[in-house]
Amino acid sequence: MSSYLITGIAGFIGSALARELVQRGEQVRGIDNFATGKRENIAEILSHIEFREKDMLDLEAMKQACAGVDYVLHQAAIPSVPKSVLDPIGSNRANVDGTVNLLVAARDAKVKRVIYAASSSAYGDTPTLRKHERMMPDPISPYAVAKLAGEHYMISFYRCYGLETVALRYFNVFGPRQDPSSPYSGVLAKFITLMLKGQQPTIFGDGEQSRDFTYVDNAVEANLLACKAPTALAVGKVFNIATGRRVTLNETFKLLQQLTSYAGAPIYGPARAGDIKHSLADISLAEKHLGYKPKVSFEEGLRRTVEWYRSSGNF
Ligand code: UD2
Repeated sequence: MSSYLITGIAGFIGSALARELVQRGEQVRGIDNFATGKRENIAEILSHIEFREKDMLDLEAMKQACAGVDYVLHQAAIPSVPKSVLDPIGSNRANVDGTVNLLVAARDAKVKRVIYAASSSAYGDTPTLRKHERMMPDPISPYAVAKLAGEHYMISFYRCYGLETVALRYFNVFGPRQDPSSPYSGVLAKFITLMLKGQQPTIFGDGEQSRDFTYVDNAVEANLLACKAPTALAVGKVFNIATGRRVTLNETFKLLQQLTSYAGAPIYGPARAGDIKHSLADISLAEKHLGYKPKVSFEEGLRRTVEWYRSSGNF
């Protein structure tokens, strides 16, 4: 049995990781400040985990959280492009300062490895598709810059202090429990819940922008593989974690019409500041070095997600 610290455990990715680890009989500690996480996401596993309501900016609390831990899965973040455009200082504080605090604490506690939730936004709007890890990053939004800075800190802490770190560049992760309620929520959580209510979603721009949407179970699997992958193959490196297929928002809307039985049309609004047009990953590096394979397809993930919102009444 290994022990894991999950930052952002009450978020939808953090709580999915926690459920999987609990199911595997691992020891789980989690922190969250409920900036974006929700208590109900961890309610059913609360008796199986050690939960601490803490902020990443509290270095002493981070040191205590890292004590005695084998692996740190760092998911805590303020994850929104438009929110970061409105509040770059807040984005930097949570996503960069919080990450550096955690790294210092993990280094001092001599944890075995830190896995970091990086973002595909690091690639920016570069026309090359598929995006591969050898490409020069070109972040646009403050959020993308902050997430990329976190990656560089991961690599720096490996190079300077020998702390083992792996950065996973998530491509638009979606799934059950993703918060649909904020104007900054991920597009699929918003669209699914609106359409289940019979309300019209708004597509920003012409809807021809595309994303490599990644079902949350695939991201969970990638984290667990990254913990155990051989040092020489994984550590100090950055990996794309995605499905390896892109769909446009217009195509996605049509699929969701079938799944939610919503018959209306979308509203088309102005394109969003800081948005990027197309995103599609080359996942061969993660396949080769981590043994990663996206087990759940986009359509299957969408079906499971709609089913979860419908059956849990969370819309
Ligand atoms: C970025 C990252 C993603 C993750 C995420 C965290 C890219 C390609 N992806 O996601 O990996 O880090 O940030 O937040 O940079 N949209 C609408 N209507 C809505 C909401 C969104 O049309 O009501 C559009 C939006 O303009 C964009 C697409 O849907 O073109 C996806 O938006 P999103 O906010 O779900 O995610 P995105 O791509 O900014």
